[in-house]
Amino acid sequence: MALEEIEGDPHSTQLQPPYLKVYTGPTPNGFKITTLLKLLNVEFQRREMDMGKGEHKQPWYLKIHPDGRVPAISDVDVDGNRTVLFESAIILEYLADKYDTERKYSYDKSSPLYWKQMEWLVYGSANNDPVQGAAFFHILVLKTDPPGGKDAYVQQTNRILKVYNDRLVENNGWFVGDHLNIADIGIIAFLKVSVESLGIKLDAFPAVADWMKRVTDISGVGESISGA
Ligand SMILES: N[C@@H](CCC(=O)N[C@@H](CS)C(=O)NCC(=O)O)C(=O)O
Repeated sequence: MALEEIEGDPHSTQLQPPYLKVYTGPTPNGFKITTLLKLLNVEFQRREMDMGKGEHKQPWYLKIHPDGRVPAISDVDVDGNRTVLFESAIILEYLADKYDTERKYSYDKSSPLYWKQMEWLVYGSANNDPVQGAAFFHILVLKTDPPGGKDAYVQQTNRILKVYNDRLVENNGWFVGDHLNIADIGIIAFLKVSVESLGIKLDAFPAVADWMKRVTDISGVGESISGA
C-alpha cells in the first residue's frame, strides 16, 4: 500500500509504509531530532521547510503543527497507521521509545532514571530554549538586540547555566545516568547556540564546558547538532 503524504503539501510524494518523515528547518530544535535519528541509524525522509518563504505557516502544515513551527514528524507503520507529533522533547522521547530498542541513548520506564531523563529534557525545552531561541533569532538572524535588551538574556542564561553546572557536578558529569542520552541531545542544541549568540563565557561553568566538549566530541554528535 503506497500512501500519499500529508494532503496539500506541494512536495508530497507517494511513500511505501513503513516510513518516517521529519519536517524540519535549519534550527537547533530540528537538529535535536536528526541527531538522534542519525545516532540510531534510523532511515528517515527529511522534509526541509522553506521557513524564509513561510512554508511552515501554510494551511497544510498547520494540520501537522497547529502553531506552525518545526520540528514535527509523521511516522507511518507497516499497516499505514500514522503518528503525527510536534514538540521536540516529546518527539525525542517517542523516537527513543520506538527506535532505541537497545536503549543506547535513552532510559525506558522500567529504569528509575526514566523520569530524571524526562525532567532534564523538559527543563531545557521549557526554560533554556525559549531564551536562546529569541536570542538566536534576533542577534544572529536579524542582527539586532532581542526585545528587552541582550543583558536580560545573558542574565537568564547565566542563571540556567548555574543550574546545569550544579547538576553536572552532582551527577559526575552527566545530566542523567552515566552516558549520552536524549536529555543531553535536547539540552546541547540550544546551549551551543547561546554561547555564540550571547557571547557567554563558560569559564564560570567548568562542568558545563567539560560536558559540552565531551558530548560534541562523540562521533556524529558535534557536526549533527550544529546542522551538518
Ligand atoms: N517548543 C518547541 C519550539 C519550536 C520552535 O519554536 N521552533 C522554531 C525553530 S527552532 C520555529 O519553528 N520558529 C518559527 C516560527 O515560530 O515562526 C519545540 O521544542 O519543538
